[in-house]
Amino acid sequence: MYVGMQGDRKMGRAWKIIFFSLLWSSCLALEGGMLTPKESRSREIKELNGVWMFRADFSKTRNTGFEQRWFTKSLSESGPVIDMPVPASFNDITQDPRLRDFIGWVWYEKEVWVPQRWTAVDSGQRVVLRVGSAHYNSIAWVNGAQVTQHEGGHLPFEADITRLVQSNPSQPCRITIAVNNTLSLHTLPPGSIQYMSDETKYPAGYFVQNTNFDFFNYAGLHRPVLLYTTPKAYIDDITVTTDFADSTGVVNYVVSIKGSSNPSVTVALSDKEGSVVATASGPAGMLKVVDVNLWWPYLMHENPGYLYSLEVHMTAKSGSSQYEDYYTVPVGIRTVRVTSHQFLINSKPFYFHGVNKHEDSDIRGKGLDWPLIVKDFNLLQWLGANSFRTSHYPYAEEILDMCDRLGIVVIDECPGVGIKDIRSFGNESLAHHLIVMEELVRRDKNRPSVVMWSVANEPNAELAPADYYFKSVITRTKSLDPTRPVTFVSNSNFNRDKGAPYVDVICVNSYFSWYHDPGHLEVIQIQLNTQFEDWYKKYQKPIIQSEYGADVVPGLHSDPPMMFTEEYQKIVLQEYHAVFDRKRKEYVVGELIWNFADFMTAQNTIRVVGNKKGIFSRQRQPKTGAFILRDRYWKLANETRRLAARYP
Ligand code: BDP
Repeated sequence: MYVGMQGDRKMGRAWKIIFFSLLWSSCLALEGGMLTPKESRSREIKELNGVWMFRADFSKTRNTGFEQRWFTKSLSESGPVIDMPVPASFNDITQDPRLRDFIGWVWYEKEVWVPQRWTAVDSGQRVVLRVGSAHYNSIAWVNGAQVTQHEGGHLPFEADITRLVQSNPSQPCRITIAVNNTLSLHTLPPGSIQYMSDETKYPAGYFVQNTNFDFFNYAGLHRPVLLYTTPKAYIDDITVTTDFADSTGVVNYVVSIKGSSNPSVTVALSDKEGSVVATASGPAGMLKVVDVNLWWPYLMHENPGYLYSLEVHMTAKSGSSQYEDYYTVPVGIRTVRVTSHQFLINSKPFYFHGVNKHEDSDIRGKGLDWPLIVKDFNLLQWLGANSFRTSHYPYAEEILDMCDRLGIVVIDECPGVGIKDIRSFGNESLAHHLIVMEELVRRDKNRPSVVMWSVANEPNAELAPADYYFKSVITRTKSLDPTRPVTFVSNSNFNRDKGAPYVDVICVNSYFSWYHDPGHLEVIQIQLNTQFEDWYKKYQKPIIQSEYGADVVPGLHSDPPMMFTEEYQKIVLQEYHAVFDRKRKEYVVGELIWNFADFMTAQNTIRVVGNKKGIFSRQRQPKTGAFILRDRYWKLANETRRLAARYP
């Protein structure tokens, strides 16, 4: 149903957003959309998860697989194979330390029967192979023919394989995916291979991979691999932006269609009960919703995460064929705005009381795992956390779906972690970083839970080229999405940080009494106070403490507190909180603990089987710090709600 908008100024703002949406969909450099595969009246899915055949190419060059063209026949014919679960990292699945620490190409293969109704030449269907994420470089073949190549973990890629499956319908379809986890100075994250040439110390050809990030470089097919269908003319992308004025919600949409030059598009927005509340036709338009239910963060409202459903229906004619496609996208109607000292969601002050996470667990590494995902959301809710940052890479779409539904607010970070070497600030790195931001925005642009993009974590932002680099990445991200603020997470000196002038919100990490003045809990308050004052005086932008914390080996105790004990983490938290409580009355808009749970890292002298700064263990059992945060977060939630009630 349509109603009139309240006044010209608001109407102007709504049209501005439509204009931006159109501009947005027209200025993308990537080919096509990347809608999450979903079943509908016109679409089917076949999941390929389970056990795949697997071989790591242990040859010196790591190149034997290409020399011997392993993709041309079954992997079991070109050599020995082992079972490998998908999705999962391959590193922790076997007892072989060489595989855990493997660097180079690994090969996966699965044979699958494609249903006849998909493979018939006159089926009117497209068949698409989709990989949720594979770390880091991937090449995929179907029946020996290369169908796609993709650089970068953590984001999906796909290939239209219709012709290949239709040309050989009587055979199972052989899918081969080679994945290489080698990082270079121009990948995201960056890394470098170091050859050890002294043969008195290392075997011939010995090399290691060096990185500047603090998590294990897990690799493999990390997220679901699947086949899905669409009609030959199909809905390729949908972009939704939202607004509201008083009790009227606004949903602007832009639909892009492929495979037909004159499709007809209708859209219908339904509420949670399934009643249609607004309809429109045409590839772009605006829907108005009377008595709107806004999308609210968890604990800010008694009904958080309210989602409408936008069903897009396309019909198209091509020659004598008629095509019909349906796709439904969840829509949360909400606004995000930043002032000099506040972060506003739906025009009310929002305070991030949350966590930083990792996709990480025993055995599966970074592989998607439903029990773990649901457990983590239960823990977040138990904790009273209203938000997290996807440190330090985009998380699975399945996780963000939960955030949309539960009202957990997300700072969506790209894999720009460990950008330290000056050679990682050149044109090649920048060009790739821009593509990654575009892939990320394309994937997550419609998610109400995502309220801010983070383009990097702790880069060497004091280097001269960081100015142009971050100006470019941030400007580009803002042009891709004019509706969300952009940040990156800094640990640089406030005066010398060359990227900070371009961000909307200052995000700062600090580890007082840990990496600085280890053991000296008494310096936290003074140093943290100085940190906030310095940044605020210089930039007059809201500040989030994007990391703070201390390692705890669960069960270690000491009073007076000593580093690595439960008591020490507890006092670190409490000292930080005392300062947050003063500064959140001014311009501090959030606190995100490092980290939600213990996680695996590379082996080194400052890690005891991984990073232990979790408030939960890696097995998700609480340490003392979890109870401290739980008390605090529930109190903060009550305050935020009281404060919101006071706002018009
Ligand atoms: C921060 C990094 C994070 C690390 C953390 C730590 O952003 O990735 O894990 O330090 O050392 O600087 O625990």
